Amino acid sequence: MFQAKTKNLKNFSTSAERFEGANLLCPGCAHSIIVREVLNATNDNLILGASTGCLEVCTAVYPHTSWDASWIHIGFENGSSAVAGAEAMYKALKNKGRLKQPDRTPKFVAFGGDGATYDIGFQWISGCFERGHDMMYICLDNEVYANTGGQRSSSTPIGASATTTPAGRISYGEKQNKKDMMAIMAAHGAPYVAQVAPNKWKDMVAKIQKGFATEGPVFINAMSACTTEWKFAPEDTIAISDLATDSLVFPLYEIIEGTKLNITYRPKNVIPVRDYLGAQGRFKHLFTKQYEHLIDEWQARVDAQWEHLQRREEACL
Ligand SMILES: Cc1ncc(C[n+]2csc(CCOP(=O)(O)OP(=O)(O)O)c2C)c(N)n1
Ligand code: SF4
Repeated sequence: MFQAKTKNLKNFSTSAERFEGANLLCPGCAHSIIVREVLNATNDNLILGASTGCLEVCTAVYPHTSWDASWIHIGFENGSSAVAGAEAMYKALKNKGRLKQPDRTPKFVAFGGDGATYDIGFQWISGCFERGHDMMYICLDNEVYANTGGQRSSSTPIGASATTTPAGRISYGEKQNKKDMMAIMAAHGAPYVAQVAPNKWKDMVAKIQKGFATEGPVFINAMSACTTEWKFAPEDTIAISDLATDSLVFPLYEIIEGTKLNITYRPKNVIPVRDYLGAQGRFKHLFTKQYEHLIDEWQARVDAQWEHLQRREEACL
């Protein structure tokens, strides 16, 4: 297995910044917190890519860039393939002895929103994982197409109001349940698949470092609270993220080699799902007589998901 040079967590906060402070993301946007935590998790050279979406649009406005590393933008759908292509080219040049510094193997990382990942870029990501590229794919999962005004994606959870599934007198909003992307990526037999959240940064950095030390394709699903589309105050990003992880709406776990599942965070006090939903404007309509039954359904779904994860973990022990 390829061994990465990993960083001591103590040194993490003093790392050289490769994602600069200046960008056009909304105040409180979790995308920037996640990207910073990812880039600070390694000292290695980085080849990065980003699909079209808030991250790309807000960090690379010509002639400015927020990225102090090699960075590729290609399309909404094929950020994964662009980075996989760079990785394949690197290997080919290395095999031909044409690299000036063959020992400085970079890390290859592609970022995409859930629209780019769960929907439009899915077949490209699947191809990269099936071919076994040595790269990390990170989904900034804000459960909506934020950059184009808040359309639903297949990650949008049931009952959320989005611009293409608006809640109102005749609809409670999104009708489908969130796609289980973790299970789908694990089913590719990927060596490492993990779910992370910016409020649990030590857990996130440990998983990113594990991912960098893994040979082969790594998938990271990062919960990215979106102040604009989830409708909460910008200063509450971490508080909302805490509600997500502590209500188990967004459980933190990893799947190794497609089978072995480890839960990496167990809240001491599990809070009701109602508290998570009630803190966001996108679920405001659920707190009316017409739709309040959905809150109990939400809780039952989260309980069942947690039960399922625990059973899977036990089965692997
Ligand atoms: C092929 C193609 N279709 C549609 C678009 C328009 N478009 C650009 S960004 C975007 C939404 C991105 O959503 P997501 O991937 O979830 O990222 P977010 O902005 O939420 O971070 C869309 C629909 C495009 N650029 N290319
Ligand atoms: S719309 Fe959401 S994802 Fe986009 S920059 Fe604003 S907070 Fe971030």
